[in-house]
Amino acid sequence: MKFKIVSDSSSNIFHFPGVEFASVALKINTASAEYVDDENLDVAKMVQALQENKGKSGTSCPNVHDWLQAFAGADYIFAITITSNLSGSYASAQQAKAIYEENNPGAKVFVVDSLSTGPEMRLIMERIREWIDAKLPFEKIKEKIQEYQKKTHLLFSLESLTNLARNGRVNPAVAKIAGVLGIRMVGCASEVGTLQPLHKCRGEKKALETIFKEMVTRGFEGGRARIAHCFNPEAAASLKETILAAFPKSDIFIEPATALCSFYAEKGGLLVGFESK
Ligand code: X90
Repeated sequence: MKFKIVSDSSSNIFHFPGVEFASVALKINTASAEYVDDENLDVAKMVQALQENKGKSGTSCPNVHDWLQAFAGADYIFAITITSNLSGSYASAQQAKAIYEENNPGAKVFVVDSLSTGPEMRLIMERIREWIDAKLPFEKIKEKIQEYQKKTHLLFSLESLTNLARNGRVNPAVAKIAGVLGIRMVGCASEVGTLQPLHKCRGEKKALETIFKEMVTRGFEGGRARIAHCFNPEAAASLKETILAAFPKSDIFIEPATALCSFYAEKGGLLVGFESK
């Protein structure tokens, strides 16, 4: 029986060793270009081009066919998507599940609505990989995912919310506050998978301190933390240091955001997914 993990590219993951894995791409579109969020894309070039292009830009989620292609050949599939509240990715994965199960009797697909994105998706995927490796049955893994999701969280710091606001993913009034020079918006993924603003912070140092405080408030006690950043490795490293100073046994991993998260988090943006007790 072949297990497979499939995630949409908002997870920032193209390679996931130790398990069968496929990524399905979201896309970023402008009037003159389409950027596919896969490993061939030069994200730095995209971010640069988007900064110079003042025209309209938007994104699109994977379609049913994209998901079906990624499922092909596997018997037991875990499909992880960006929050269904901000994207159609979950809906297309659900449709693909119905078609795949009908065409492949015995095959099972579990679609996980992360109610989040990026590094919180990675946390869930890492656990699924461990449970597959431990040879737990499909149904048991489903249960464990649902339990685990109660203990994972996402916080972020954004220098600009322009692309989120332009594409209707955040209230324009909120975006305006964060747009003030030097102000960072610290927020979280809400319980229902929407972007919830928490604090306006002056300067990056303050924003990172605030994130760390919010992690502790939410029950972080030195478990796993996964950090994704958009061209801001310094901030990621500094947050890692702060976490380790307080919880030396924490398990922390840093990665650059790929296209989708880079488009919305924008330059300087940072996301942290973490576990609570
Ligand atoms: O279907 C599509 O076109 C994709 C739309 C995605 C919209 C939101 C992406 C957010 C990326 C920004 C900060 C984290 C917000 C998390 C809220 C749950 C990252």
